[in-house]
Amino acid sequence: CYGSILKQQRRFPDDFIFGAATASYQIEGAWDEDGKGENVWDHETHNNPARIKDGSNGDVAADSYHNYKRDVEMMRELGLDAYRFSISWARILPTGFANEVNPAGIAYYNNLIDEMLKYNIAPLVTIFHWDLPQTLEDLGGVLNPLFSDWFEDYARVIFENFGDRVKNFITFNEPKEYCILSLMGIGADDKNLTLSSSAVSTYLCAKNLLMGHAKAYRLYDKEFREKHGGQCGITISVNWFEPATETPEDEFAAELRRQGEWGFFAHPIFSAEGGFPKELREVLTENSSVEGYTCSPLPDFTEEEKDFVRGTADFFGVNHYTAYFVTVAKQPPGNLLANVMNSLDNFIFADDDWPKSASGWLTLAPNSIFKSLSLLRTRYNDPIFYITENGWSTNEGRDLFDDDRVQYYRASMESLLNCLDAGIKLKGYMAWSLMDNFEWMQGYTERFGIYEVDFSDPARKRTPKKSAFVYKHIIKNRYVDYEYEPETMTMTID
Ligand code: PNW
Repeated sequence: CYGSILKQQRRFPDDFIFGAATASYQIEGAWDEDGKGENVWDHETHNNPARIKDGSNGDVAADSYHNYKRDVEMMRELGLDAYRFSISWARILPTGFANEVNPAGIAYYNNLIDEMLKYNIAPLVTIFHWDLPQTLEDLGGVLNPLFSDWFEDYARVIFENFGDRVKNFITFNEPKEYCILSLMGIGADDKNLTLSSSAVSTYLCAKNLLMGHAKAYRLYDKEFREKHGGQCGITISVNWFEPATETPEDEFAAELRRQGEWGFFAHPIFSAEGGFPKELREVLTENSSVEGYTCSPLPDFTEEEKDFVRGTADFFGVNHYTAYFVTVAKQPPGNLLANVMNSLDNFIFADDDWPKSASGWLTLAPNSIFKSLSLLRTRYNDPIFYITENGWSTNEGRDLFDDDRVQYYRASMESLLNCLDAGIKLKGYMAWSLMDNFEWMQGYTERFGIYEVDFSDPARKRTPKKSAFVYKHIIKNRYVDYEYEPETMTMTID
């Protein structure tokens, strides 16, 4: 039919960047090798293994610390333009502070970067993807008022050591998720806090992370940009939230939800006026007095801080996975301030017809990348975007023929093309993930890789899934061919 012929004719421009993403704790392993310090995930998985669904940890994970050459070979097989990985803070700075730089840690990332550059694969480096050194956590971690200075010091070490070859930096991965107990379970909020102090800590974390981000960005701008000529941004999780009905109540619930999910971090950086989003601030202030507080738990920015944070990103990194409908909750939450970022008096649900992944929160929703970026674009003055994560989970257990993942990626590609057709400044796309890895609280029970990793094999053998072949075909041919089926499951480097 016409539809599919037209679809097949839409092409990705030659300069559109296709890549894949990972994160240090989820793939590296070698948790205590060569001078690496302990981080919050080492600490928590070793001391409270029951908190991880299968009791597992990232001690070995995909063992990328020893397999980085194979990882780069996979990138070459796929024909990737870029690879997004994160740096393990405690591997570089075992004490958490910049007083002691671990040469073996620097060497590992140098080797990885140089191996990638040999084959023209651009590194996209996430400075912090959730694996905070335990030494800093013991001092209160992201709640310590000095956190933003520690982060700036750490960022400087990274810019100094890798900035000559790395041209793309992402300060934080998904700051909101890091600040929230419900998703992370480990990190900022894992202090057996009461509901109200957990609300307070969530907001404090948000402000501290934003200040840390801004300090790192301004450092890059001032001392490294001219010399190295790169760019620095942030990655925020942006899913699509749509009102369930057209009633003003649902419209407002959806808007509050968006502000709580991503506006919280996007607004201070990307909006014209800066600071936290207005409606969210108002609702929080109101709820605070209802609950008997003297002021809102949301630490406001001073005018000076607002200016300091505003405009501190050369691009907007978007982790996008799915969409939800939002409706006003029939019963308001018991504590109006707790968990506010994800439950301000509202309730979210996915459409029953949307295909389901192995992760409870992830379904295949129609055209949600385009819907999200369209709104961000108008709200934040047409920034440059990268999709820094997007992907699909399946259950553990061998299935190289991952047709549901193929369906998800093809749908994403159509949504990307819709963005490009509309003139959205979308420059690249990173699949999550290059390989199966440690999926945080879910351990190894949910798999996001387009390469399978055999976690029972000491060598951690990697094998391409069908989705890897399909992604490769798209990258090479610059369009989505719905008829394409890999002839064999053997990969080659073209
Ligand atoms: C991201 N959600 O987390 C993280 O950046 C990755 O480390 C992680 O492995 C990947 O997505 C898959 O989970 C998210 O509920 C977790 O919308 C949950 C959501 C979004 C992102």
